Formats: sequence, structure tokens, C-alpha cells
Amino acid sequence: MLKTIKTAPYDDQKMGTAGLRKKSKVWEQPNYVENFVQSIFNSIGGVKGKTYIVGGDGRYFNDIVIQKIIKLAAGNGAAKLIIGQNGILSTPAASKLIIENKTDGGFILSASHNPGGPNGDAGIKYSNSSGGQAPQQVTDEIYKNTKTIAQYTIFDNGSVDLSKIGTVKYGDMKIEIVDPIKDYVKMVMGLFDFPAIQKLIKNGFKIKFDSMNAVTGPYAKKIFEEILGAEEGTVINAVPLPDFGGLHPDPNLKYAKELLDIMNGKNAPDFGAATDGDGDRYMILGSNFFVTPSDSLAVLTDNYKLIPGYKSGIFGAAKSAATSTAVSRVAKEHKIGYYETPTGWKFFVNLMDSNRITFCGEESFGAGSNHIREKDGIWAILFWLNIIAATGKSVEEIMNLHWTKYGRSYYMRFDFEEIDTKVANDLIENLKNKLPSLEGKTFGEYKIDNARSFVYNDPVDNSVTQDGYVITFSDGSRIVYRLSGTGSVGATLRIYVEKYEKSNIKEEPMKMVGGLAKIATDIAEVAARTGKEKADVMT
Ligand code: VG1
Ligand code: CO
Repeated sequence: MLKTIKTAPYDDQKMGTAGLRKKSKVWEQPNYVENFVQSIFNSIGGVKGKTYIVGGDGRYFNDIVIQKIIKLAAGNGAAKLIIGQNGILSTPAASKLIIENKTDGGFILSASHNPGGPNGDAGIKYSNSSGGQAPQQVTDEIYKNTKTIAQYTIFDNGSVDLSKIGTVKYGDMKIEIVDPIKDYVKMVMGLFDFPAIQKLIKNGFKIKFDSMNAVTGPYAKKIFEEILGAEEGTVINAVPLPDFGGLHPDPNLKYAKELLDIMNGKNAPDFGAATDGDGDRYMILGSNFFVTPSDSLAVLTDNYKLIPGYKSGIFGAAKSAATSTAVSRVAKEHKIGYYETPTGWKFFVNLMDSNRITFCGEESFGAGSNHIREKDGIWAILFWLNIIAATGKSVEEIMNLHWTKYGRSYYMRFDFEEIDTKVANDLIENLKNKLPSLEGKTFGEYKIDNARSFVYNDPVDNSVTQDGYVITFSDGSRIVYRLSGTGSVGATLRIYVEKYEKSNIKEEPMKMVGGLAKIATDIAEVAARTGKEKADVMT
């Protein structure tokens, strides 16, 4: 039955770095989901006759959101929805399905690395036909719509059983329920040297993969245990749970604790990896060894010739401004294009679509390539395994060889979480006003060359985006400040610190960047303004 329902706007439906993320309780308010989804439809010229992918990371409330999207899409005349079985699709798998099926876009139901459950977060990311998240101009338009929305339209024919693969009709709309894993597996098998990785594992190379009770479990079991032949139990926390079993599914040094303990323990495996809630982020570990995401991007780019899917040549590489400059040296060496973007994957999409880059990555444990338009955790992990299989070297040896050739960017990120929003905004405002006066000043051994707001001019659509503040020192060291755009409580201040060393490559990162971090927090008056003497998370 077709119904038009009156509603009133919510004033907080502004998408952040990647989609709209809110506490589950916020999403559970009457019409909250409907308002947001109908606003997306309204701002893209409607969905009549269009096809969308729908799926997510299996978190609490996704099942309800999917049924609502079905009703809204049918009510607005969509031709077809392609939905992952049981509502499951990792973010990279969804991107692949959008591209493969040439759909008009997709809805990915995830708050990514934010915890889930009734007291956790839920989220919706909206992608367009590129397979990547909609650009700022579109999300601005959607936000505008959410502020004036007065009604939405649904076709209500009850709930759809998402457990069976196959096609059903919902009014005039078709719903195809698909295997969430098949196309993704086929894609990665086409990119990497699976026989070589199989052989490596057969010869005793040991892996531990932590899915953190989130979406990659079924993908990882299939790829690492079934296809590549790693022993059963290689993938831990492999069943996607609605509340991630209470885990914070962010694969970093703080939250992937179980894996870290294994990798730093006795008889540690050779290789450890973890992925986040929706499978787009990853962390790489060797035995007793941690690879920073910034270094990882540099290593992947440097070794592209070892990978069947890339060996014929690559375009350029890009990184977010907050990410260390390690990959810039690789780009220079290989004489390929190099770009620095604001934080968030959507800024890479234009660069990939226009063949300016092949690889891209962020310091926040994201890496990917133009095989899709999202970051891809399992892709990055397979890339590392392919390099190891091709070179016979350990993670640590690969990293040391890299630093010996290129020097090392010591790098750390400091997060100050749940700061009062006004306090955080005032801190940034104060910092911004102070920056011009800092140029030329000296702090201990460091002299400031540049202190600027980071402004990105998109070379493809000419849009201009401001994101964060960058201080560059005369020795190449950098400090970057920005506020997170993915949190759901208060504000999170992120401070990123980098120090480059040509030959002194075997020090502890904290020893190398601790001094700079102190300068960074002093300049921003973090302790005085937030009462926090120490960061909540350091990675
Ligand atoms: C964070 C990261 C950013 C990443 C974004 C989405 O954003 O810093 O690099 O692209 O999360 O990641 P912010 O604004 O909180 O710093 V996820 O895995 O959505 O999909
Ligand atoms: Co994610």
C-alpha cells in the first residue's frame, strides 16, 4: 500500500567524514531514518526507475533500517534493490557491487569503527554510481533537505526475508538478495598471486586475522582459511555480532588488544592483521612489530610490480594531509603523480575516476586502489601477503629495507576524545588565529616554516575544501590538527605528528615525536582548554 506520511525535520542530520553516524537511540526516534533516506532521494532527483545496493556490517538496528529503505525505495518508485544476504555487505564489497552491477549507488549501513549495540552507534553511508561516497556538494544538498522535509512516501507490504538468495517482487520493485562474498572474492583473486600466497602458507607461514566480531569474518574465513589454506582458527572473532561482542571494532594499537597480545607474545605468528566494523580499515603486524598505516601505503605503492593486478603500471598515489609524507618519496622515486587531500575517502574518488591515481591511503588504517572506490582492509592485507610471498622477507625486514632506502617518517596520532563541542571549537578558532604569527618562530630545536589552514582544490571538479591546520618545520617535521567528523558524542581533537629521519631509522616513535607532540599540545593549549594532560588514544 502506498502511503505518504507527514513528518517534521530533525536538525542534526549532517553527514560527517563518512556518512551520518549517531547513537542507535537517536536513529530509533520516530521518522529519523525515513527523514534522512527520503532527503537523500529528494536531493538526487528521486529514485524512480533506479537501482541501489543495500547492506551493512551487521550491527544492531541495521535490520530495521534495511526494511525501512525497502519500503521507502518502493514508495518512491525505485526499480530494484540488490541486498546482501542477511543484510551483510562489507563497505568494499558494496562498492564492488555498485560498480559491477552499474547501479545508481548504494546505502551502506555502518558506523564503521564506532562501537555498536543499543548504546552504541549506527550509521548510513550513501554512495553514488561511482561506487564511492557522495561528494560534499551532494551531502550539503542532502543536509539542506533534511532541514525542510515535511513528508515521505513508502510502499508497505510487510517485511522481506533477507536470508534466502534469490529475487522477489515488492510491489513493482524487484529485490535481489545476493551472496555478499562471492564477487568480492573473485575480485581479489584476480588482483593478487593466490598460488604464491598458498605456497607460503603451506610452507608454514603463520597468520592471525582478527575480524573483531564485525563484518569481515565470513570474508576472511573464506579467503584465508578455505582458499589460501591457513589453519582453522586463523581468523578470530569471526562471527559478525550486532554489538561486536562489546569490542570497539577499530583495528589499532589500543582496540585490537587480543591480536596485539598474540603478536607480541611467545611463539608469535609471522603475520597479524585486523579489520574494522565495516571491513574498509586494516592493521598490519609482524611478530613483535607494528606497521604504521602511513608506512604501509608507501610500501604497497613501492612494491606494485610484485602484484599481478598492478605490475603493468600504475597512475599516481594520494594520501590525506594528516597522513605521513612517506608515500611522497615513493611517488617521486617512481615518477608517478602525487596528491594530498582532505581526510575522508570521497576525495580520492575523483582522482581515481580521472586516472590520476591508482593507490591511496590514510593514516587511520585505510588503504585502497582504483579496483573499487572505498578503502579495502582485506585488499591491503592480501597485498602485504603477496609482497611477503614474492620476496620471502618478513614484515620487519620489508619495513627495514624500505626505511634504509627512503628514510623514515616517525609518526603518531594523538586523539583527545569527548571534548565539549564549544571548548573544541574555541580551541580550533584560537589556533587558527594564532597560526600566522607562528611562522618563523623557533620551539626548541624546531623552527616553523609554515603554519596554515589546509585547503584542497579538487583538480577534477574544482571544489574547494578546508580541512584542518598544518604546521611545517624547517627540517620537514609536521604537525596537523583537525576535529574528527565521525564521532557521535562531543568533539574529538586529533593531533598528528611526523618527524623525518634519513638514516636514524630504528628508534621508538614516541622517543622521536614526543618533543613535537609536546610543542603541538602547547601551541593549541590543549591541557588548559580541555583539562586533558594526555591523549585518550595514541596510535
Ligand atoms: C576517520 C578517519 C578518516 C576516515 C574516516 C572514515 O575520520 O580519521 O581517515 O576516512 O574516519 O573511516 P575522522 O573525521 O573521525 O577523523 V571509516 O572506516 O568510515 O569508514
Ligand atoms: Co570503516
